[in-house]
Amino acid sequence: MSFEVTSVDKKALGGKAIRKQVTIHLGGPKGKGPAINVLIYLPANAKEPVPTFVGLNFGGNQLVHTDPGITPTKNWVGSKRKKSPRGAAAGRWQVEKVVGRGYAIATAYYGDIDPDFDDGFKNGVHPLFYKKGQTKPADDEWGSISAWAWGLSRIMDYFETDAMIDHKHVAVLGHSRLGKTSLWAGAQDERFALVISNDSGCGGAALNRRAFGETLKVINTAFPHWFCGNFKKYNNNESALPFDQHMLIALMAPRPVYIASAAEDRWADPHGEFLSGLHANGVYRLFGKTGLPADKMPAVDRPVHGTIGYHIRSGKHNVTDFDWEQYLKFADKHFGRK
Ligand code: GTR
Repeated sequence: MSFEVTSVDKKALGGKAIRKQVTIHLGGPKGKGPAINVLIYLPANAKEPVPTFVGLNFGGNQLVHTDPGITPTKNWVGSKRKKSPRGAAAGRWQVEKVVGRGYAIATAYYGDIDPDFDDGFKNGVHPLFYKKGQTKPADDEWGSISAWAWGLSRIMDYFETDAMIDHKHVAVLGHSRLGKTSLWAGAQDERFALVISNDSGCGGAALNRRAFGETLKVINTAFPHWFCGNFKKYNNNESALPFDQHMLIALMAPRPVYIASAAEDRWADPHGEFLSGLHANGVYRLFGKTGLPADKMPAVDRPVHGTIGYHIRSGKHNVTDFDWEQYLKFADKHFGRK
């Protein structure tokens, strides 16, 4: 692995931000293997290393802002790579708001790490780890979500080398399948000081045994590449699982973790997402922390912020201004900024 800083613009966004772009080369020298292209915005007036939000994006770095200085990432459309339009997901990223609050925000396209289709694990990072003669991960080895989480850890490796990033205060976040990913990244890598799951649903924060909305059979059929092969054994057989998702949430302890749901996102089972936070409380208590200070599902648009944060906001499966307001407030609280 090597890092290449490909551009730095100290006057980005009309002088409000510093834009930095970094390529993480994997599997040998530049051009030999996969590469993760990281886009970072830092507050222009930052005098010391800044706390940072990091998350993967769905369609290329140029989606997060109309800023013409963003080097477009070619994204996978089916098995081809194309460029998606600038700023198309700007509402989900709120770059100006985040840097205005004194944080950096960093992102990379998840398809740089592993494409999100069942390609037999040929095009992403998995082949870098095959033993001699191996052509795909074994049933107890990683799928795509795990690879995306691994990629987030490589971005963290870069942060540790960048004097402008306060790598002890990095919040990892993700939406939907990338919320499943941020939870797994947080569970695997304790360098992430705060973990945020936005509408992560099945395989993320939602309890499997409820089998409400998306079930294991449905998810493992529609997305056979997301999880390890062995997970399919529990299709229509959730009660045989030796774990459930509250244990995933508990793996963040004692670090702060935020679970967000949306009222119209019943596919992701909001109540199951809440319950996995609640039932992680026992482990937080072992660390002398409260965890989620609620005993029943809070009302819509009434966030609860303990060491575990939770809200169910009105509206659909998305990342909104309301969600970001909560994440900034939660990070301020736990990073000792207010
Ligand atoms: C859906 C899938 C969900 C969620 C979502 C997304 O099709 O059923 O588990 O991951 O995609 O990532 O937007």
